[in-house]
Amino acid sequence: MQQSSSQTMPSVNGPVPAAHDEMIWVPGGTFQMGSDYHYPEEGPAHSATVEGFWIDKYAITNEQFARFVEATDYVTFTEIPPRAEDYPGAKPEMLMAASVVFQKPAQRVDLRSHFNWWTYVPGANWRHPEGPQSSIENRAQHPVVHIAYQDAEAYAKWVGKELPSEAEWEFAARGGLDRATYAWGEEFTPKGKSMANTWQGEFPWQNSRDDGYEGTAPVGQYPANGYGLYDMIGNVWEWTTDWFTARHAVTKPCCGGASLKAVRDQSFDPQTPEIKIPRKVIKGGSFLCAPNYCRRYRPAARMAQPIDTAACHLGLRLIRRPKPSTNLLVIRNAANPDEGVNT
Ligand SMILES: [Ca+2]
Ligand SMILES: [Ca+2]
Repeated sequence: MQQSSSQTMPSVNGPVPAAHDEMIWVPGGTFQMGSDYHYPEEGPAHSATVEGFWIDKYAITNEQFARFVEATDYVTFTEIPPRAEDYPGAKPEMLMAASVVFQKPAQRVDLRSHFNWWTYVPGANWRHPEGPQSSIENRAQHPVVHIAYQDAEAYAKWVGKELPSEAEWEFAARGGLDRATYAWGEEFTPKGKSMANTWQGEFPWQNSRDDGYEGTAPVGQYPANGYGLYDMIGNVWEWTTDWFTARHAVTKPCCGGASLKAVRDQSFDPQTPEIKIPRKVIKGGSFLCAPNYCRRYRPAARMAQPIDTAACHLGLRLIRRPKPSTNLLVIRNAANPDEGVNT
């Protein structure tokens, strides 16, 4: 039974409540997580159980994130030039404060190379989503983007919430429709209605904007799911705490530093064995997900994201658990687990 969101809503830190601070209670339950009918990393479909939790009704907005930065002087990952010693062999241009930005090519390109649309842009960050010439003016209620994992954790700590596990996120995204393909049922655009901000047209060079937006949309423009949550699918990808696996691990590995580290190390990208950057699971797809390239606008879909990489289509939303979690696989900055922003 869904509780009213105003009933025992925990208070939020911070000087002034922002728009879109609201959280929704998601009752726990057992559901079918993953899918055997789409991309291989979504399988095997399996039974998973989550406890009840509160979750942000919307993805975190620029207004909310700005409030955090104002209160703490926090500097995000993409605003800091990478240290050469952390990235041995990196070219000098990779050692500038920069982030990953989508740039629409003028004509059809080879889909096998994502360098045809992804560019590492110096000066791109949450305040300048497309690079130094761009700004978030008039985008206060758009989801914040260019958030690396440590930024997501720092924001969560300040606001007194936590990042969701993949299972919690997926359970919430399904909105009570167990095994449905989409968060709203079996049809992508029921009666022709856009249910999420994705990409229509031929990715990456033609965007017909049938859903009204070429880039991010203000949060809450499309119908809520069964739990009353907006934009779980589309608009921006959202971080979870799970380390990426090429397939779902049906039994959770357990307990003890060595095996936790092993789980993290399994998330390294096998395509680039020389790079040892662990990768988290991100969920929900974004405004860049298109039928001809990345049909990841579904609750089961998942993607690997290096923890040190932010992008113009990646943000976050947070949860609050009734009891502080003790049993989740969370590895924080190993050296200083408590390091972060003081509240
Ligand atoms: Ca769109
Ligand atoms: Ca989303």
